[in-house]
Amino acid sequence: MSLDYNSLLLAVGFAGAGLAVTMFGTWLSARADGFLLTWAIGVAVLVAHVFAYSAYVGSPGLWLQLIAFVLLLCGLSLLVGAARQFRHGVLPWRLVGGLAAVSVALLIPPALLGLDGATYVVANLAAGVLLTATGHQYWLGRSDAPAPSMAIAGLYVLTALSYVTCAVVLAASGQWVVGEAPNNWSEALNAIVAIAGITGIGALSLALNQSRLARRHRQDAMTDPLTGLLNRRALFKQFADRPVDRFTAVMIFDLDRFKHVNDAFGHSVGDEVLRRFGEVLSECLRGTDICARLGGEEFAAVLPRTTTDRAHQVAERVRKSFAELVIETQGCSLQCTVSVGIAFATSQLPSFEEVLSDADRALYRAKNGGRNRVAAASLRLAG
Ligand code: GH3
Ligand code: MG
Ligand code: MG
Repeated sequence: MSLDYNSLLLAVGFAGAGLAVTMFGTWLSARADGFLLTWAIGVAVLVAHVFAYSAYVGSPGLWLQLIAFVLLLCGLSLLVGAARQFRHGVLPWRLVGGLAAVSVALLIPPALLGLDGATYVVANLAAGVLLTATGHQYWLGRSDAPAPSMAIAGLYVLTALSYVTCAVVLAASGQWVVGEAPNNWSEALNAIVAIAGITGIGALSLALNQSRLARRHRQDAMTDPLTGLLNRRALFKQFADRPVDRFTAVMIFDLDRFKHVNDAFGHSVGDEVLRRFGEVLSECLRGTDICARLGGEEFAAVLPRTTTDRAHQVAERVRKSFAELVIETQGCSLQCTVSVGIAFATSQLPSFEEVLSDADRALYRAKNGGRNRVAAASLRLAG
């Protein structure tokens, strides 16, 4: 039995080592995902724990037991940190340090009293709490990819339960001084659950990270990097292949004499003006309205279920807010204006391109009329 148990421990150790190396390799090619490194280090510490524990099984002693459990609790604290880092992007060093310090401190009194059984119970209960806390992080972050997040949370909780079971079985036997590593069914179960847990969690974590990367790439392809608004491709993807719904207003905004801003103040000031216009535009729209940067200094907005009056009001508000905005940047302050063309889809069902080119013609009139103004295309009514 002891040989079998040690073989199980070695299997946990090698599974963990393989996974730590895989995670480390993945991190090398995606350094921005720092949680992969934290996870790899956490698992590497857990692998060290497994080998220390295996040595303790072979030659029991208080020090070896303490070293093994300190490694276990430090490794699991790092996993809590890695899970939070996965959700928030930054490693909570203080949380990791605090969890490791508190859980290790709990081991000291029974270890000093020579109660190896009690030390074992406390370590396993603390491991259960840390694993549950890690699972909880994935549960909280499940909205983006529910299936793998919930599966990971479940595997962490299952592994936590196997540690708690070990603690309960030993506590129930009342053996506060054992003199060797406990050797009962719960230990073997714990090792088996750990193998399944660590490999399952590892594979699912990589899958979760991949799906997040793919989502990020899709989002990047649809976003204008300067303003954070949708780009032209995203806008056309949303509207191009179907007729525009009735009572939808489409607006085109074109910054006035923007070339002059670049020439007079430099390209980076021009970029700041574009960013600020993007903010003004977003602030003036409802949550259901859509705005995008078409390219250069041209922007568009689509207002579904609106009236011509309201569309005019919104366009006027954008125009006025932007004209009044004093942009202070790089030691200079400047003001800029915008011209707006509006078109409506009313009873007909025109294509998006048709409404957009109506808006463009109206914009042309606004420019010719002296700029810093709103012009509307005549309504497209049912023919
Ligand atoms: P109008 O009032 O007739 O619209 O005049 P305009 O100067 O705004 O129009 P024009 O089309 O002649 O110039 C647009 C300028 O926008 C030229 C280009 O250098 C600048 N531009 C385009 N994209 C960017 C950008 O991403 N950043 C900055 N800073 N400038 C840009
Ligand atoms: Mg232009
Ligand atoms: Mg312009």
